[in-house]
Amino acid sequence: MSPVSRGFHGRRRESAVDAARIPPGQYVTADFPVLSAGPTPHTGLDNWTFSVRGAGSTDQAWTWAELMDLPSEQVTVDVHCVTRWSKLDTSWRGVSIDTLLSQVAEDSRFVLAFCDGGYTTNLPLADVTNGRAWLAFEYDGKPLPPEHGGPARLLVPHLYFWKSAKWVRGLDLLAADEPGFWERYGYHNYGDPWREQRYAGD
Ligand SMILES: Nc1nc2c(c(=O)[nH]1)N[C@H]1C(S)=C(S)[C@@H](COP(=O)(O)O)O[C@H]1N2
Ligand SMILES: [Mo]
Repeated sequence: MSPVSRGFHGRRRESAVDAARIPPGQYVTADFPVLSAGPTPHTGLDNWTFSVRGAGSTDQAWTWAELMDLPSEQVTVDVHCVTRWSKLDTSWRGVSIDTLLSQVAEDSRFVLAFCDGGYTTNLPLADVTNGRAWLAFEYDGKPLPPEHGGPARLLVPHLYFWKSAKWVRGLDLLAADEPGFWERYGYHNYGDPWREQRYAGD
C-alpha cells in the first residue's frame, strides 16, 4: 500500500470511536437522552440535604452549602444505559462518595441510594467507594439540569446508568443487600455493562 493511501485510510473520521470503549450490545450516541420513571422533582436548594443513614449514632447529613464546601473533582467518563445507548466522554463535577463516607463511621457492605420521587437503587459499598462514584452536581461545566438529576445525582459510570440515581438525597447503609426500584422489576442486581448484566439471570 502506498504511503498516500495509508495516510488516507489512517485518518480517523470524526465519528470514529474506539470499539474497545463500547460494551457489548451498546451503540454510541451524541445525544443525552432523558430516562425517568416519573416526573422530575423540584426541590429547592434551601430544603436540600444529602444523608447517610444507618450508621447508628454517626448518621450524617450535609446541606447544599456544606456539600459545596467539600473538595470536588472534575471527571470525564463514558456512561452506558441498559436501553443500549452509550455516551462517551461525559464531563461532570462532583464530590467523591469516599469524601462523604470518610466523615461517617461505617462498616456495612451495601448501600441503597434514595431519591426525591421515591426511586431507589442498590449497590455494594465497594462500588461507590475507592474513587468509583460521585455525587455529581455539574454537567459540562454547568449546574446539572433537573431532567438529568439536578441538583445532584449519583454518578457510578462503571455500572449501567440506572445505578446513577437522579435527584439522589442519600444513602442507606445496609448489612444485607436490598433490591432497588428497577432491580425489583427484573433488572440485574449488579448491572455490569461489560458482562451485559441487563436483566436478572444475565
Ligand atoms: N431518581 C431516578 N434516577 C434515575 C432514573 C429514574 O427514573 N429516577 N432512571 C435511571 C435510568 S434507567 C437511567 S438510564 C438514567 C438516565 O439518566 P439521564 O436521564 O440523565 O440520561 O438515570 C437513572 N437514574
Ligand atoms: Mo436506563
